[in-house]
Amino acid sequence: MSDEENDIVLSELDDEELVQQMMDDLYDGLKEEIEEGTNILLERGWQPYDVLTKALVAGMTIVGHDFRDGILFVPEVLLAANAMKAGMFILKPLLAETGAPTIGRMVVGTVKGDIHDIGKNLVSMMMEGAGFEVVDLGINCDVEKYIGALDEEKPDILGMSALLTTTMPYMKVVIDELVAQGRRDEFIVLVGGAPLNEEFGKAIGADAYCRDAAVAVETAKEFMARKHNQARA
Ligand code: B1M
Repeated sequence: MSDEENDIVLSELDDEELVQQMMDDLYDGLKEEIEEGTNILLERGWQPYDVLTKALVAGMTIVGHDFRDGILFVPEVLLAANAMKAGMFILKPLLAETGAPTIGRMVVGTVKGDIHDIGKNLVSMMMEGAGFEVVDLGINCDVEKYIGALDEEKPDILGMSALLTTTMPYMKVVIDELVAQGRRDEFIVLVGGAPLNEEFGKAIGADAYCRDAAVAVETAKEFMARKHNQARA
């Protein structure tokens, strides 16, 4: 059989097959296929959030498992991450298109020593989609960068992301600095990332640990509502 005959035509697959194929393509780091699959699902009327969670995030979860188990290595995971970002790039404006009025402002960044940014980017996108203004500081953020941004941007929320057990303690360095400056109560501090849990969030003095981007949005909304109620009282 020729290569041409072996080619899979994404548009000819039904939704279930296409999502399965996209997970395989993400695993193989096939950026163009991920872009095409994302566009096809959107054209078929899928909600951007469903494309994100059911195809892209689900695919990246499989990549994560095989990375953990030593089946995939850094170069392959980088390709997968690159493909995922290409899909997210298409979804970003659509997720932000809700027309929701600004309900709060957040500064967010991945902590020092950590270059994982997919989860943080997803949180930023979802927060923007929910009507928050987001200032994204990027990766490898040290305490000076966070504090400088808080001074400059005057956000309601500070969000920190960490994906490594070795970098997550750095969140406490930032919170301790806010405490030392007597400014801890000025900000709602939300933390997230795969190795964290609620207990860790409490132990470092964060206001809340957010399991995923949807929880981050809900938590941020709750805290903003409380802040507004306190201001009115
Ligand atoms: Co890395 N990596 N990685 N990696 N990587 C993990 C995290 C790991 C768990 C893989 C594994 O072994 N199973 C493991 C950490 C083990 C540990 O610490 N216990 C690991 C390792 C070891 C490493 C290196 C050390 C590998 C090496 O070099 N030997 C190295 C470290 C580099 C560094 O940071 N200094 C490394 C490098 C990389 C790549 C560069 C190849 C790439 C990152 C590319 C990029 O981000 N641009 C990468 C990737 C992709 C992963 C996995 C496979 C996937 C992470 C991801 O994007 N998930 C990851 C395995 C895993 O997590 N299962 C792994 C998808 C994303 C949507 O989920 O980031 O969890 P997540 O975000 C979620 C929630 O956690 C939450 O919401 C998000 C959306 O729902 N959330 C927040 C996240 N941040 C939040 C902030 C908030 C709120 C919620 O603030 C308000």
